[in-house]
Amino acid sequence: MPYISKSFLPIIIILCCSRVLCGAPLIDGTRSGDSYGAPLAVQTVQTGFGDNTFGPTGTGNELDVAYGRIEGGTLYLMLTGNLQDNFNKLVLFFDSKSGGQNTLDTDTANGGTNPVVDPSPFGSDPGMFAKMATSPFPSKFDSGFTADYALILRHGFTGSVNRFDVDYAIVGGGVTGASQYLGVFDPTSANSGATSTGANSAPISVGFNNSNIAGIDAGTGPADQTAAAAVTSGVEVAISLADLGSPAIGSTIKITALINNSNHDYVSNQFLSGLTPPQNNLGSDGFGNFEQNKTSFDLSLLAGNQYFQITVIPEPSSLLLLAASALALIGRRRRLA
Ligand SMILES: [Ca+2]
Ligand SMILES: [Ca+2]
Ligand SMILES: [Ca+2]
Repeated sequence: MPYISKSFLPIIIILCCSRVLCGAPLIDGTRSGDSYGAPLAVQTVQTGFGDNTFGPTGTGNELDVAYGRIEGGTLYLMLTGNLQDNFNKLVLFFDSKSGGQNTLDTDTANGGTNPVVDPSPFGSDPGMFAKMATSPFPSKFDSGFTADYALILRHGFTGSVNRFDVDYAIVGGGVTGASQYLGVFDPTSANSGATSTGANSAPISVGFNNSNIAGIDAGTGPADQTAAAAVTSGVEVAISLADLGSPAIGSTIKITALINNSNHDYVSNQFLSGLTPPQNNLGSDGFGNFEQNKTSFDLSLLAGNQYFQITVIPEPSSLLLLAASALALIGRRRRLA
């Protein structure tokens, strides 16, 4: 047991009590009552993918704020905003261990190392990595970001059912490095559910509440960050740290969040951390016009870092043990004095 100054004890005890008493976030698509703490990233650009002014069945897509928390070996993420019910994608890339891909590789069906992930249901259309890695250039992250894992979240009506879907992928994970979960829940009648297991060792919990009609507006200019910070609903995820490579205490998990279209071939201007305004959708021709098969992004060429980060902290049980040991030690020192 290392010597711990008495002056640190109140800090340790407050840390223990606040985390233990607050408990883990409730995965329901809102951050209300969850004690996520300060934002990890606030949107900087208005949305080029439409503003939701209608409610849960509206057609907007926006990322307002990213929040995160680590509790009980699980990473909890809350991304406030909206996702259109047409299977537009919220894509999360995680840099949570050494190694990984700063430039995305294609998938195993095309001679690469990445699993085939979320291929379009139409014909022989390839999956996300094959598109992002090839057209018109290989997608690249900011300097120092090497992607290790990815999640794709989306919802829509198939013609017969309403589904909220999740894909989990191990970047560089080969043929078996991904699992797809279709219809984790029906977002028109529920706001949370959990995947089973596969390439991921533990179920991934997801929550979704599309009721936001405020937050940022449509456009390409600077986002109203006060309005963004006021949004409480959106997409919420809980994923085991084991399925992010078991990052060590004290290490940092970096996350790039972005919204893409339903076919992974028209990247929006909604990233967290955000792009620098004025900024149109990356998949456009620069004027907001659709460019077929322009599917990639190069974040190293765009100002600022398009990722946010969260530090892996000790478990509350470890903190409590530390505090108890420190208290016992101080009691012993007092008796000896
Ligand atoms: Ca990495
Ligand atoms: Ca809005
Ligand atoms: Ca950048």
